Amino acid sequence: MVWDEMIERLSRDEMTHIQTQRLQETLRYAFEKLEVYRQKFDAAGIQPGDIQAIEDISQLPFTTKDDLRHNFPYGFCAVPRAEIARMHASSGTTGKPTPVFYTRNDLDHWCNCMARNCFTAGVRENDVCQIAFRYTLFTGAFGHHLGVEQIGATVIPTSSGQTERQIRMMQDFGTTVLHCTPSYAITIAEKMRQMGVDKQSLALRLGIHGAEPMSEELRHELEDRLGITSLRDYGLTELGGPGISIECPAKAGFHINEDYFYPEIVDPETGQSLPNGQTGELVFTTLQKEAVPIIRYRTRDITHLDRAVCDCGRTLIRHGSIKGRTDDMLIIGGVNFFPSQVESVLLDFADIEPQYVIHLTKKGRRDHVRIEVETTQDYWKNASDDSISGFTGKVETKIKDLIGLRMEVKIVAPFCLARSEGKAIRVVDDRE
Ligand code: DLL
Repeated sequence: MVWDEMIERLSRDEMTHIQTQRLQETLRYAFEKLEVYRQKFDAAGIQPGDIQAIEDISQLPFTTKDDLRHNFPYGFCAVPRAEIARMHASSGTTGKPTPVFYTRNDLDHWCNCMARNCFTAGVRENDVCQIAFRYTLFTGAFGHHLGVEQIGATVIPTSSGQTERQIRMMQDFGTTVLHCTPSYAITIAEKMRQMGVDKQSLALRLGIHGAEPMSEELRHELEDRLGITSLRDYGLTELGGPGISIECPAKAGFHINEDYFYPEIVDPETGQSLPNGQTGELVFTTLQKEAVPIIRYRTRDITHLDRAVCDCGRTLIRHGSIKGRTDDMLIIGGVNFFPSQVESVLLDFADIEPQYVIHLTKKGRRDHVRIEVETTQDYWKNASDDSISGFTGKVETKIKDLIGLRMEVKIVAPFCLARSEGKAIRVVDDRE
């Protein structure tokens, strides 16, 4: 069963037709309403009418996070203030937040994308959905809330934090679906264990987790600890938040709502479009946005596209797991790696908990990587200095073998590291 039979099983030709039409409309609209796009198009020597087929999109200039920053706050807003129905913003750890605006129609479209996504994951009318993303300027909670409500399921808007209360709510109200970041889901699972709450006593059956990477190893941990199927969804504030894509229960990639977001993969260095299946940077063009139409947005997220029809019958193109962000990639001693690769290696050890921080420091002129990681309480209770040293050596060797870099591993006592209630901080860079 799919939410939108018309769109989700559309033939490739029909989808391309819709996308081409909507792209042409978006270009005309952005050109007419936004000085910033008129300037970009002029600089590239292009008029909206030059784009005849969807493949022509590669002739268009990109939009970057810096473009949005330089035009803060309203430079990319194509409607008068009176037509803005809602605003959200990214957290803006480095300076000002990046705002995103929605008209009434944008909110309806967002609601439709999120309903389609939550339905794809398996949410149905009789579900009880606990939204444990934070209700703030962050898009996560409001997006999931809209979608679940549209399906007709019950929404429990707990927001994140007060973890013990989250668990009591699950017990008291029979929560069946948990919506939160993967790292907060782990915090919840850990608290359940401390409280002596058995997963079998809960009605929980599904987790929808997004906003940060979740390795397959972390997915298995979550599924095991909470007794759920755990699926990932993806999105970013600049494009309106979650609602871009989601995994179906086949867990074989994220179905993209490509009638709303046209996806491309480009080489992050050169910006050249890459052939189907190759890994590179994900780029999206919005196809139906009124308040903030965005053309060829460089997400910085690294993945590939898969055009094959999924086992679930949906024809919507899928993207793979987000391997990391171009700006998250660490280059140490000439070796490139993403934090998620470290997570995969660590969680392959049964005695290791999904609680770790990667510290980057300088030792003389050289970069040094130290990973602080917690073990299970069972392991810790019975550990001696010798056994810890032997175990540390094993983990370091595996990291060296699989990632190609020697990193120092430091086992720390259970519950030493800060617990996440939203997006976990996995890398602390103290080099400069
Ligand atoms: O995280 C929107 C969102 C909320 C998505 C809830 C899914 C669920 P931002 O705070 O702007 O927006 O962060 C966007 O987070 O560019 C990715 O790097 C990362 N990200 C989001 N979802 C995933 C995912 C929201 N499933 C940035 N896997 C994106 C890996 C993800 N990374």
